[in-house]
Amino acid sequence: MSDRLEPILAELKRAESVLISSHIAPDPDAVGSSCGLALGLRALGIPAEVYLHDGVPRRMLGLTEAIDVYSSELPEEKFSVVVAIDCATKRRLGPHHDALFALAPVTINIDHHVSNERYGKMNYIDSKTASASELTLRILRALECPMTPEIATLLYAGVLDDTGSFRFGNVTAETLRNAADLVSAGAVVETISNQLYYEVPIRMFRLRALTLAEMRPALQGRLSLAVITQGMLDTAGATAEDTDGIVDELRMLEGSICAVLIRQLEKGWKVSLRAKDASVDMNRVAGMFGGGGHRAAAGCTLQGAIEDVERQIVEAVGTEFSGLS
Ligand SMILES: [Mn+2]
Repeated sequence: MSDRLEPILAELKRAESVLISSHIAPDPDAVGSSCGLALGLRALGIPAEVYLHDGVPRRMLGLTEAIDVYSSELPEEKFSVVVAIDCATKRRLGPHHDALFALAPVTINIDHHVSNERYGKMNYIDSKTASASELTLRILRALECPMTPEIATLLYAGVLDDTGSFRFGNVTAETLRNAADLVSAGAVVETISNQLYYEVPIRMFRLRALTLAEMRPALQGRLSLAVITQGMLDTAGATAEDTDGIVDELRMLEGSICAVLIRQLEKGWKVSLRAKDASVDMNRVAGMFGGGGHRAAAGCTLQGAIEDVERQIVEAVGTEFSGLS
């Protein structure tokens, strides 16, 4: 089944004002797809604002200078449409998700997570597309929005990051054509790569060193596993945002099929799962613990002692492996 875009385009076209939001701890695709959509709608004369509960992350700050983003507290005015993009569940919009959805009579949920809960009044879910930023591109093309370098830069950042710089299995010929179009429209490849991946604060190196020193293979080397405790974050002078990308390094382990990074939260443990190929389904593993995401990248949260959390996750991944020859 595929959702229709036309009713959503019609709703956006007649909107007097639009508020766009995405998930907590926003990544470049969340920021790129939401801010890119807002700038595109503005270019069409439709007033649009962005609300990201946790604000714009450090590495996206240089790419979002063209737009002010609401964070923490919701805007006070009402809107005709609220759009949630790149966000699988309503709860992941942040603690104000109900108040956010109450700001407009029409709510639109646009996403590419296979685990999306279809929580909008209108839903457009396409899990075959690598990034939400490409869904924004599809919408802006359909609305005949002029593609500015600012918008192209935001969308390219989203495509680049959600595809692991065009290395993951979600990359299709269409993804590459979209990226090429964005470069033609003014996205500068080197500048965006540098901002996203080559401006790493020293505390992140310290945290990576601590984490990778303790990483270990499990399940006969097919799983690569590491834990980040609050103590390790403190030692490195790092915060949750600084754990970005570490799970992708774990997946580099020779012979591994997937990687698990377990990070201590104020209460409980955040588990990030990544698969190296399509033979295993991380969304299914995360789903066993109430989480979700994509086949190749998913997450969930568990409570309890780290030994128990680790054992449960390794067991769950082992069960997923049992389908393999
Ligand atoms: Mn995404």
